[in-house]
Formats: sequence, structure tokens, C-alpha cells
Amino acid sequence: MGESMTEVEYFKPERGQRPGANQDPRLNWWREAKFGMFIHWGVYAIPAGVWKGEHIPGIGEWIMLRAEIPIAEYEQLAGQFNPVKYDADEIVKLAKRAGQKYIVLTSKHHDGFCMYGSAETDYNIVDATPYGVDILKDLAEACAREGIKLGLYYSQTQDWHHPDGYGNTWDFKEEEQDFADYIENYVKPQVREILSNYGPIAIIWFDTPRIIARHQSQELLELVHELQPDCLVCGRLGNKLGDYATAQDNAIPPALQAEIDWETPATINDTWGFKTHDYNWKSTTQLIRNLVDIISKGGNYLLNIGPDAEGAIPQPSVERLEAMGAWLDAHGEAIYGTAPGPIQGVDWCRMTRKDDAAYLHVFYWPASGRLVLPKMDVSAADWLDASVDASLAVNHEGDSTVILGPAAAPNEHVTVIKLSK
Ligand code: JFZ
Repeated sequence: MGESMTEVEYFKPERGQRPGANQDPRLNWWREAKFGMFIHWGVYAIPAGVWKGEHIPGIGEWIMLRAEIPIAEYEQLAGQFNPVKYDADEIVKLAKRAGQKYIVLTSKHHDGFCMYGSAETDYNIVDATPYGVDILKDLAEACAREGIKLGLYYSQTQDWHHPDGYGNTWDFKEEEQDFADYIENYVKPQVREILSNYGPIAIIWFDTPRIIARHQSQELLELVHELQPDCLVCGRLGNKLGDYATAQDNAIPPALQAEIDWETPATINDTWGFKTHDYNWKSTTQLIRNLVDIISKGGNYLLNIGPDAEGAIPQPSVERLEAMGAWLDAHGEAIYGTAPGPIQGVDWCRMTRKDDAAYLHVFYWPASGRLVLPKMDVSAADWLDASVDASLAVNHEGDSTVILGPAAAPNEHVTVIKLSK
């Protein structure tokens, strides 16, 4: 699963631009949080992967580009957008039940439609839809009530609706576009309004820095810091600027990445934006193992939901997130606020650590019940899940530390054993 971060497009915070990765205290809450909720939601949820009766391949939020839908046709979707089932409190409470500590919502994706009441364009959920509600305002208030940090995704280069945005080659001619003007007179004013009108924004999640120049990235970074100094900037601002590295979608590095702060954005099925016919839902076990795998290597997991055109969250997402939350209720001590554990690179398990304890996360349980580890200076082994009452012995055999457990794994997803001296 995934490639090494060296093969994955990511950035390393430039030394000197901030105290440097792993030292910047602005990231402390983020490093503790480990697990966030991504929300990809827009008018693309209306076609939901199908256009004029044809199934359009790829991720749902890219349907306008994949099908080269003319702006004149695509923007009609706004007039159909009436998500009467949207409930900001329900979404935030689901994130809490799932154990997700921060939320990142698409404020403007590549299609250019703004999911907030922008003063810079009428092509937004308040002015262009029969729904007419600023869902971002509702979400920000719900996050504040529930103590969940709010981040905003913002596509700063690709904009398939704006005449000077990048990426729409079927309505516009690139040689006739003025990207510099787009950045100066559209992107900057919009970044200013989303960081001024919705309270504290914990992260701004820029994306696909296709043609942005170094000075444009730098100016956007300075604008963010001018408006909200504590707002983190993800690794896709462009030109290696930002506060943490952002892996390729769904990519998990095969090895520990201890020297940088990094995050894997990921889907529960195969699309970010809702698609009617995407039924390829990852299992709860796979999602929990992805969470543990990422955290054991020093990263954060930003796991996505894609609400449908009515604003409802797909039930398979709800079920998986609630099951992840139930696992985290029993095992969160081994996840939140942890650092990568001392044992790395063993295929059947992962390890995290916190204070004087190491947490062994067993993915594949041996029928013998003998968990054979490289030698560790530990003498006690305890189940993290209090509902398990079997005993555990620790033996040191040559260069190995052996934990003697039952023949079957107590937890169906990942069994966690706390190791201490
Ligand atoms: C981008 C978006 O295009 C996509 O719609 C979604 O929002 C996702 C979270 O981000 O997709 C990417 C961006 C970067 C890479 C891959 C997909 N990459 O670095 O390989």
C-alpha cells in the first residue's frame, strides 16, 4: 500500500521558514490530534459520477473536467442544489464519535463553486442555489460548540469556472488567461474572506499547485499568517512552502518518516466527491489498520466523507467511522499524543509509544499465541482493551522478547498490548 515518501509528491518545510518540522509549536495540537475528517462536498454531488446518462470515470469532484462540461451547462447545477438534509451538528458529532479531532471542508474545489457566501462571486451556495444557506457558517458554529478544529480546503490554482483560473481548456484558451490577475484579484480576496468571516481556522488546505510561482505561494503564506498566525498551511501550497508534508492521496509510506510532520489524505471508497455508483468501501479493519500504520510512522490520517446532493452522509461512511470510533474508545491511549514506537518495519504489527509505555498493535495474530519481537527492555504486557481478561507473560529468549497470548486475537480489527518496564 503506498510508496515511500521519497517517491510520493510531498514537500519538506524549508528550514528557516518556520522553526522547522517537528519543532514548530503551532503544530502541537495537530501532532496530538492524529486523525481528522475531510469533507468533499459541492454541486458535483448532483451528477454524482453520471453525466447525460454516461458513467464518468475517476473521482466525482472532477466530473466537470473529465466530461469537459461547458461552464454554461455545469453552472446550471447550482440552481438544482438544495441540500435539505445537511445538518452541521450531525456531521461534527459524527466526527467526534469517530475520534476525528479536526475537520477540513472544501470551501472551493477545482470546479470553482464556492461552498460559502463569497463576496467575490455570486457562484456560491448562498447566492446561486435555492438552498441559500452559508453551510460554512453553520459548520464553523457547530465545530465551535463541539470543540472540533475547523480547516478549509481551497483550490488556489485550478478553477474551471473563473476565466483566469487554471485547468479549463475546453471553455478557455490558456494564452488568453491572466493567472497573475486571478491570484491577485480573486484568490487573495477569497483567502482573506474565508480567514476573516468564519472564526478561527486551524488549517488551510491548498491543493494542486500546478502553475503557481514561488512569490505567489509566498504571498499567500504571508496572507494566511497575517490573518490567522496559528492557521497551519498544508503541503500543497506549492514551491515547498507550508507547515507539513502532504502525501499523495491514499499513500502510506512503507517506512517511518520521523523527520517531518506529514499527513495522508484518504478516501473511504475510491472517490472524494459523492458518486452514486462507487461501492468500493474499504473495510473497517483496513481503515483502522491504515490509521495505526500512518500514526506508527509519524503521520496524521485525514479521512474523507462525501455528502450527497441532499447533504446526507453515505451510510457506509457513517458505519465505518462509528466503528473506528468504537475501536478508538478502547484504544485511543495508544493513538492520540503518541510518537512512533521503537520497533519499525515488522509486517505483522506496528508500534507507537507515549511516556514510558510502548503500544504493540497486532495486525496478524499467530495461532501459537507467541508474539516474537526484537529484544525490548520491557517486563509487563497488558491488554489495552479492559474487556479482555486473559493473562499475558513476557519472556526474553536470546535476542527476542516473546509475549505469550491466547491462540486467537481478542480484537477483530487490531489488538493492542501495552508494554512497560
Ligand atoms: C487533489 C484533488 O484534485 C482531488 O480532487 C482531491 O481534492 C484530493 C484530496 O486532492 O488530488 C490529488 C492531489 C495531489 C496528488 C494526487 C491527487 N498527488 O500529489 O499525487
